[in-house]
Amino acid sequence: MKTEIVTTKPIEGQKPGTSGLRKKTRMFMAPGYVENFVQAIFNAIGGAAGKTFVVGGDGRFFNAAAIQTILRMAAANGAVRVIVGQNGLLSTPAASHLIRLHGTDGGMILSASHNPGGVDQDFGLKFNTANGGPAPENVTEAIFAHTRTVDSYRILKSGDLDLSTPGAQSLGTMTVDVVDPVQDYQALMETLFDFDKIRKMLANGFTLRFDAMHAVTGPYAKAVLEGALGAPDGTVLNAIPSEDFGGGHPDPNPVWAKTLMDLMMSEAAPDFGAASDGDGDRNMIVGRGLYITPSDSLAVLAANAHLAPGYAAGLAGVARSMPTSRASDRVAERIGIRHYETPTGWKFFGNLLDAGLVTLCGEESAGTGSDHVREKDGLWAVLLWLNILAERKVSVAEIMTDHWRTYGRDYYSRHDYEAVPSEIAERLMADLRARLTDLAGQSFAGQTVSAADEFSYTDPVDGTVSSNQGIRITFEGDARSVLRLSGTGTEGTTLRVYLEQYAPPSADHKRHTQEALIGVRNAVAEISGVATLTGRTQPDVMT
Ligand code: VG1
Ligand code: CO
Repeated sequence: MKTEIVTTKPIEGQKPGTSGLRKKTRMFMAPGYVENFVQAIFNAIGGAAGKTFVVGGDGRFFNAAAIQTILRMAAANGAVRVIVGQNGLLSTPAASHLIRLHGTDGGMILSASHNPGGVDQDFGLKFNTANGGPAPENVTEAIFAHTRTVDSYRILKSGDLDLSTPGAQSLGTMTVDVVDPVQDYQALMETLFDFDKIRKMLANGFTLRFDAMHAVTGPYAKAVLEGALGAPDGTVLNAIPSEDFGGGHPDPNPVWAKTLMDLMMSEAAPDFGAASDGDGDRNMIVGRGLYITPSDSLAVLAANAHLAPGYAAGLAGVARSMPTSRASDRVAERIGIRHYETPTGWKFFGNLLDAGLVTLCGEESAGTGSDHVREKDGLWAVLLWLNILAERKVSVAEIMTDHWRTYGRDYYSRHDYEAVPSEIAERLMADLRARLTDLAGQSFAGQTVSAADEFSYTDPVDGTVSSNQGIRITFEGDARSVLRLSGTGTEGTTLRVYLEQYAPPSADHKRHTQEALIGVRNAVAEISGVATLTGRTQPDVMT
């Protein structure tokens, strides 16, 4: 087989965002687009010669073709081995695990996560480093720099490989190992959780539904929940991954997982409901009649993780992204463990996990995970909840009531304004930034600002500074709002407005979330001028 060295020139629009490179699928399909980016990755990490990688994706449209290109390029760049999921499928947490299990030099994950899939929808490509986690900023910046200078890429002239059966095959001098995507991941879960206990709880009549949203967790949830744990057939909904996720957004929140939400709020609700996203790293948890915000879920898991065998020794600490509510901080303070606040994006947790400073991490966007891999992990969060429920033998609602009685409640919601023209979104942020120092002490819609700043993070392990990570405004009476621009959208700019209001342990915790937030919502609307600037009176999505 012959290596071709193809002359190329840089292509615009290859700047990695919150979670790798995410663009319209047709952009990825343009000649040379994938090739340039993959060559930039190899160049940025000092070449691929002699190296081993993991490759897999969420099965969306263009997944299979992109993987064939990556394999041919890895071979032509001198890689010795690539481990690839059968049929090109690997959930993000499973890919992270394989990188760690086999000690590879990194991996490439093909996904646009919760964004819809299809030829007119979204595609993505993310590089993970040898620790199994998303490349940190210095690596993504190096990759981006190489996308600006790349002038040729190497690719093997060969036909497509058959990735439908596990086993080893050769591509030039490189070995391609096709592996079952579920097996090693499932084995890892069995080391962390008490499968016997969960199995008994299910056999005794505990009911659940897991919505895989036509995405990659279908096969994982089938094998673990219906297979190993013996839940009845039909427990996993929408279990077969499809190229366009059944035409929906594979985003596990009350808006996009509405069918499951409706079931959970009905008379026919099972004891427990959950959903995961396109690439299997997010989770939504719902009890009978009660949605659990991801921020609360992180706090509950932090308070109860020791009930699962994998965490019986207790937690080193817990980290949350800045816009995530402070509910997990309250738990950490009470049980006397470290807590950290990081910028949005899982890559910022990597150093804390590697250094053993934290065990659990979470984001308000439905991401929760631990030091078992270096990504957030949807099915893991579901299993940890089930393990806790099997130990405590109470309902999800009882767990929450008990939690709020102990710690107080952080009412929480995120309001997204999608596809705002970029210059308007940027102007809104710039106007606000210019006024930040004057805000403290002023009142807006009856709320007095106690502090306002822009979040800048210094990594406690390597000292890297990441600035401009979102504007924070706190109000007297323990309310907070955060404003930031999304780094995963593919159309215009998404403005995210995060709202929270704390109610102490003695208060009544049965208020409707949006009502509990009305004060901070009106105040931040007045401060930011969001309605005037965007022409919108309502957000597009409230989660
Ligand atoms: C969003 C979320 C963030 C998450 C990121 C990737 O980013 O807010 O918390 O880490 O998606 O999630 P942004 O920049 O659009 O707010 V996923 O499931 O892609 O891996
Ligand atoms: Co995801």
